[in-house]
Amino acid sequence: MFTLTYGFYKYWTQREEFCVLILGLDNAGKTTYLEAAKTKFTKNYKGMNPAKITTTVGLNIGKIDVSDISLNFWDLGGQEELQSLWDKYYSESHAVIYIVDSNDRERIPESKEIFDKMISNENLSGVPLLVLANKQDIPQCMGVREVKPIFDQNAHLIGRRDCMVMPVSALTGDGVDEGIKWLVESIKRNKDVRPPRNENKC
Ligand SMILES: Nc1nc2c(ncn2[C@@H]2O[C@H](COP(=O)(O)OP(=O)(O)OP(=O)(O)O)[C@@H](O)[C@H]2O)c(=O)[nH]1
Ligand SMILES: [Mg+2]
Repeated sequence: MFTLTYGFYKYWTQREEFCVLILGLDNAGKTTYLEAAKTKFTKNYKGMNPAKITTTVGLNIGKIDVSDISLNFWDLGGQEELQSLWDKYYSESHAVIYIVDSNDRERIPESKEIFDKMISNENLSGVPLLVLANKQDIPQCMGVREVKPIFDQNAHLIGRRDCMVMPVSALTGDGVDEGIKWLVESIKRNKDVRPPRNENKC
């Protein structure tokens, strides 16, 4: 009886699990963003001090429960020699958050080139894409109106997947909620194409 009751309890409380990649050039703010998302969506979680975050040499993982689903984040290192590892994760992912350093105009072309390479990969076809113009707390940074047309340029590569460009500051947390909410709706809409993973598989 206990087993049956426990089975029902588990069934009703179990959340569908989805995997979200956080990608972008080194120094774009991916790990800072992950900490901000965990802080916003996890009760009693106090994020790491941003000053203590160092460049990622492998991967950071994090999980949040939002709406009726769980999002498992994989934050990968963005340095050039680590970018070749990104595509190992594509087929397992349900969405991509691509972070752009809006305060680094010089590296925008490099970021765009990597972005185009990423979205050309067929293992990501149909996967929702959230492009975040980060560091909006810096007064002289590029606004979303400037960043959006650059990353929207290759509509044929983006295809029919959901794609959104939004402003954010991973440091202050502004814009984090809005982005995650958009992502959750897109992931749910795309469930027939990329169904949720079983528990603990992400
Ligand atoms: N002003 C400002 N600085 C930020 C913001 N987000 C990140 N930073 C800073 O940018 C630097 C890089 O941040 P990380 O989160 O380590 O960047 P990353 O993309 O994870 O870099 P890699 O791990 O090397 O790929 C740090 O000094 C952060 O404090 C932001 O929204 N505003
Ligand atoms: Mg990092």
